[in-house]
Amino acid sequence: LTPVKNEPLTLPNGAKYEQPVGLFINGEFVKSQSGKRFETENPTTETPIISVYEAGEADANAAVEAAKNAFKNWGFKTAPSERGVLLNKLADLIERDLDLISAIETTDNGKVFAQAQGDVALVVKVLRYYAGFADKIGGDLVQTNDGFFNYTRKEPLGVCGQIIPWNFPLLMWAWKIAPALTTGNTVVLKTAESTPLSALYACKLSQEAGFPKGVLNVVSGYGPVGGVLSAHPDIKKIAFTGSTATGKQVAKTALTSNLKKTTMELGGKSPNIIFDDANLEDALSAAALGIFFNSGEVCCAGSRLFVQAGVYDQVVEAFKKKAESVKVGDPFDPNSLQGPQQNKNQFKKILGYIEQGQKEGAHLLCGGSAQAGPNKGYFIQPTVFTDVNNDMSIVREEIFGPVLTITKFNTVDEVIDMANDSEYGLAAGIHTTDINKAHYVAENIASGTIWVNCYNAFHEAVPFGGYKQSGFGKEMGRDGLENYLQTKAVRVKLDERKW
Ligand code: TXE
Repeated sequence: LTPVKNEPLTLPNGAKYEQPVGLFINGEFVKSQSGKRFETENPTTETPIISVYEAGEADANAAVEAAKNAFKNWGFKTAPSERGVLLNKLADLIERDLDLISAIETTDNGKVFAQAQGDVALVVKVLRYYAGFADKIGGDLVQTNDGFFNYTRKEPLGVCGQIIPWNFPLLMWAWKIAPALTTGNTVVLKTAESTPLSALYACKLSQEAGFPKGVLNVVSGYGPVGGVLSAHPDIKKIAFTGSTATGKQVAKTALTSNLKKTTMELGGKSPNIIFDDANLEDALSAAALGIFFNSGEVCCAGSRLFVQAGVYDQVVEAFKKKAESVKVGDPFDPNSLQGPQQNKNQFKKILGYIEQGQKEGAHLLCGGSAQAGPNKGYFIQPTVFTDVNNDMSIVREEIFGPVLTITKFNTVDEVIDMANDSEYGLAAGIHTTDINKAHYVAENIASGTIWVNCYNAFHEAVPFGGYKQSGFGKEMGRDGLENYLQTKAVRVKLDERKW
């Protein structure tokens, strides 16, 4: 492993710092064994930011080896409270550098700066939340009254492979590493190829916090390195966030290689329902947040809006105004509410869906084009379709952009059927002032998260994860710990009384 120096970088907002560019293996930034590097692009300007080392199979293997060696101590010898102390230190350092890290995220991902600050604030909370569990994990005493003493131990799994996407680069890093490390596992995480920078910077902070070498390893690279992790015989678990298609591939490889445990956080096409009796102003704001937050690149985006007949015309008119008022532009401009799409492929994919929607006969209420302007950057206008039906691809498939469809409905049971008519089941929004209706609909919609009179309202203590083809296994909350623990049952036969 050849160490490599961090490189000076100046961000578009003027921030200057040393960006790590190496692979983070065994506590050090190192060159890839092939020496290959790849560029990461600023989606606002379509210009390269910096190049980082690209992991290949040999690098992934070296990272797994480091994690395997570190596990012996971290998993079974390190005091659990020490794991918590280190995670808390890391949280403090990330909080110290919050503005710099947010600027890195805005540059690499394209999200507006205030949203990046929100992401990093949540990163800090997630690390602290899981740090608190470190010394509170334990098994049970099981009373059987049969001459045995029984107990269970909650043990870590070993080396965990984690593969993350580009829409919330550092937040996904934190959602993955925090529950894994607090429970005593060690990690090899692969960032998305188009957003490697913030996680590398956070790894530098993990050095400063004093994590033992090899506990946390991060490799930058493309899909095939994710494939190497999914197949690796020394990895015991894979946590994946990304598309449903790639998730299926990863799960299959994980299963057929060595029966790895998997958690899958996949795509969505989440319904957001406004009833006649909703507080319309709040519901409209939640609907806008649901689809335009993070340029629509959110797995749980409320991309299918259902509006009850009594308020339909009013909502459509008001939402059009709202969509048209969303300022799309430079993510460092404090007036911007929406930055560029994260990468060129995604940009093209979204424009393709917008074209397809028009071909399929949906009515384009507003937006529909790449944002006119300096002719650089992957900007797309907030786009809304009405007159849609459930056979259209824009209603069925995950677009992952600022594109909303609005559908009229009449009755509660009708909208429940419409909402559930999807292969996905990640989240749903319900807007009503009738508490009974809210609970009834919450119970009857098949999705892992239900937001009532709000949307995208995340909390580190509340589990998140999908139903149906949106995946399985929860992240955040206590549930998030379960994926990283296995239960050992010990039965001790006691001698019969001889005295
Ligand atoms: O996703 P991929 P992409 C959806 C969204 C988007 C579409 C495509 O609809 O338009 O996916 O995006 C790694 N083995 N979501 O192509 O391929 C890859 O390098 C192992 C929803 O970027 O799923 C990256 O690190 N790993 C989603 C990660 O998987 C592989 C967020 C995600 O990439 C791999 C992102 C392989 N064979 C996209 N191929 C959400 N649910 O939040 C790729 N990867």
